[in-house]
Amino acid sequence: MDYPTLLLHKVVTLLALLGALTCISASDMLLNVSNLHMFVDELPEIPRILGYELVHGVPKSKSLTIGMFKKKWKFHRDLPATTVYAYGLNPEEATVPGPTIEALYGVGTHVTWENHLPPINILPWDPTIPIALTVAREGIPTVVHLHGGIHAPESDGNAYAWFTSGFRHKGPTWTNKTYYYPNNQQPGNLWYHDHAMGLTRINLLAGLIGAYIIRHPSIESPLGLPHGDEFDLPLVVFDRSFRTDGSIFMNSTGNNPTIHPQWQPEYFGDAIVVNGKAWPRLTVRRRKYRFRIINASNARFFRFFFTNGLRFTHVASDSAYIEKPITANETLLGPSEITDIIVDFSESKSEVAILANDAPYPYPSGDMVNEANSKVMKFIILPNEEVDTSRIPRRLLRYPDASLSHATRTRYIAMYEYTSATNEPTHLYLNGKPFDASVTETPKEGSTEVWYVINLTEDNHPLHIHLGLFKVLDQTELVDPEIFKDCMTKLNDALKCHVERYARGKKVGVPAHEKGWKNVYKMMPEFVTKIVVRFSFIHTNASYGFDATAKPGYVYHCHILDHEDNAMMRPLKIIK
Ligand SMILES: *[C@@H]1O[C@H](CO)[C@@H](O)[C@H](O)[C@H]1NC(C)=O
Ligand SMILES: *[C@@H]1O[C@H](CO)[C@@H](O)[C@H](O)[C@H]1NC(C)=O
Ligand SMILES: *[C@@H]1O[C@H](CO)[C@@H](O)[C@H](O)[C@H]1NC(C)=O
Ligand SMILES: *[C@@H]1O[C@H](CO)[C@@H](O)[C@H](O)[C@H]1NC(C)=O
Ligand SMILES: *[C@@H]1O[C@H](CO)[C@@H](O)[C@H](O)[C@H]1NC(C)=O
Ligand SMILES: *[C@@H]1O[C@H](CO)[C@@H](O)[C@H](O)[C@H]1NC(C)=O
Ligand SMILES: *[C@@H]1O[C@H](CO)[C@@H](O)[C@H](O)[C@H]1NC(C)=O
Ligand SMILES: [Cu+2]
Repeated sequence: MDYPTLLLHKVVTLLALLGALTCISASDMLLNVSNLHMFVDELPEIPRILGYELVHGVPKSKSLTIGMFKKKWKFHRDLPATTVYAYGLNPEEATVPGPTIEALYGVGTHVTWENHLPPINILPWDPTIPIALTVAREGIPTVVHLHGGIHAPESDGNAYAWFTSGFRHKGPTWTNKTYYYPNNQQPGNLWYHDHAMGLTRINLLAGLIGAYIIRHPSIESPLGLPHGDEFDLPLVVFDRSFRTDGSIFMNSTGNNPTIHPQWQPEYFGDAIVVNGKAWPRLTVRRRKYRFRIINASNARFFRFFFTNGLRFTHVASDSAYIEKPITANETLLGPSEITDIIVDFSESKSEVAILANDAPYPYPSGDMVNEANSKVMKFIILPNEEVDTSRIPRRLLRYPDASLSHATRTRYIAMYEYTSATNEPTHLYLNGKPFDASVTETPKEGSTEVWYVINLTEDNHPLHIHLGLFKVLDQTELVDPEIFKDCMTKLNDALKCHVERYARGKKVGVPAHEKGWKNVYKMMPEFVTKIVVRFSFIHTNASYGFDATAKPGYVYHCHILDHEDNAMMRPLKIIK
C-alpha cells in the first residue's frame, strides 16, 4: 500500500473501532422479546400537523420547521426507555414515528428540516461503506426524502444533500435549508424519512420516519370512505430488536468483518412496532375504519391477515388510489410499500381481531416467523351495533391511461449482489455500477418508458423510483438463469446477453390491488419484471410545473435500506 492509502486504511480502521465502541453499552444483553407481554400498550395517537393554514376559510400555503432530536422513547410498558432520533416541532413533542403531516391538494408546504442531533451515533455505522466520512466525528449527517412526493430535485433529499446539526457541515449537493412540496399530485399516502448517503438504514432504525398524507377533498369526499381522526389512521409498522436496557440492538459485527466491520445485508428485529409501541392494542367500534399501513422496516416483508378471518378492502397502494376496491384476506407488503385498506369490524364474529404476519424473512426463502414477529397488533371490538354512514364505493379514482404504445424508450435495470470468498454478501449494485458512476438513466420530462428489471440475486428487492410512478405489467421467470447470470456478470449488458432468450419462463400475475400506479414494487428473484414508468403527473398528464431537470437530480434504488446504503442506488436525471 502506498502511504496515503495506508493512512486512509488506518483512519478507517480506527473509525470502525470507534463506531463499534459507541454502540457497546454497559448492558449488551439482547432482550428476549418473548418476555414482553403483547397488547398491553394502547396504540399511540400520532400528532398531526397541517401543511396549510386556513385564512378566512381559504387554505393557504404554510411554512413548518421540523427538527430531529435525540430523546428517550417508551416502546413498551415493560421495556426501559430507548434512546431514539425523533422528528417533531420541538424536543418535547417529537415522536417515533414523527408527526403525520396533512397536506391539501394544490396548496404548497414549505418545511425547514433542522438537525439537532449530537455527534455520537447511537447505532453502529460502518465507515467502509460510502458515507460522509470527513464529518462523521463532528455530526450526524441527515437529509429528508418525502417518499412518493412529486417535487423539484432541490427538495428531493438527495443522498449527498445531507447536513449536520446547525447546518455546520453540508454534503456536496446540498442547496437550501427549506424544502418545498407543491402537493399538486394525486391524493394519497406518502412518508418522509432520512436518506443520507450510507446512513439511511441507521437513521431510520433510530426513528427518523413519519407519515405524510395529501388530501383532495372535492375528489375524495364523494367516495364516502371512513374519514376523520378516529376512523382514518396511519399505521406505521416496523421491526426492532432491543437490549435489556431498552437500547435498540443492531449487530455491530458485519457478516464480512474484514471487508465491512459492521455492515450486514439485512436488518431484522424481533419486536413488531406500530405507531411507536410494540404490539399495541386499539379498541374499535363495530363499523368501518381506514388504515393507511406504511411498512417502515429496513428489510422485513409483512404478509398481513386477521386471525379471526376478517377480510379487508384495498383502496390505494403506495401514493395513489386504485381504480376499484379489491377485497382480500391477506396482503403482502414489502419494505417502504404502503397499503391503504378498509376494515369493517361490524363483520367480525368475535370481539377480538389480531392483525398477524406470516411472511418468512428474508422474504420469500428465509426463516419462518416466530411467535413474536407473527403478531402485529390487537383490535378489541366493542359489542354495540353502530350506525355507519361511510361506505366502500364501487369505483374509486381513474387516471389517464398509460399504455405501452406511449413508451418512447426501453431500459434494462439489472440487480447484482456481490459476495466474498465465504459466499457472504459484500455489496449490491444496480446495473453493475456504483452510485457515483456517471448517470445512465436520463428520461425526458413528460415521457413514458418501459423498464425491464432483472433480478439476478436470490432476494426480493423492492425497487423505488423517485419522481416517476409506474405500473407493473408482468413478471417472467428466467430460464437457465445461471447461464444468463454468467453472461451478465461478464458483459453487464442485457441486450448482448439476449435477455429475450431467457425471459420466457413462467409468468406470475400482478395482484389486483397492485395493478395501479406504484412507486415501489417487489422484484422477484430470477425474474424479469416489466414496468411502465411515467415522468409526468399521472392524474392530469400535465408537466410538473417545476424544473425537474435541475441539479442534483433524482435517484432510484432498492428500498431494503441495508442494500441502498451499500450501494444499490443510481442517479436518475430528467432531461428536457
Ligand atoms: C425466549 O424466551 C422464551 C420464553 O421464555 C423461550 O421459550 C425461548 O427459548 C427464549 N429464546 C431465546 C433465544 O433464549
Ligand atoms: C430556498 O427555499 C426558499 C423557501 O422555499 C425559497 O424561497 C428560496 O428561493 C430557495 N433558495 C434557493 C437558492 O433555492
Ligand atoms: C452478529 O453478527 C455476527 C456476524 O454475522 C454473528 O456471528 C453473531 O451471532 C451476531 N450476533 C447476534 C447477537 O445476533
Ligand atoms: C386467503 O385466501 C387464499 C385463497 O382462498 C388462501 O389460500 C389463503 O390461505 C387465505 N389466507 C388466510 C390467511 O386465510
Ligand atoms: C417492509 O419494508 C421492508 C423494507 O422496505 C421490507 O423488507 C419488508 O418486507 C416490508 N414489510 C412489509 C410487511 O411490507
Ligand atoms: C394522457 O396521455 C396519454 C398518453 O400519454 C393519452 O393516451 C391520454 O389520452 C392523455 N390523457 C389526458 C387526460 O390528457
Ligand atoms: C430478486 O429475486 C429474489 C429471489 O427470488 C426476490 O426475493 C427479490 O424480491 C427479487 N427482487 C426483485 C426486485 O424482484
Ligand atoms: Cu435490495
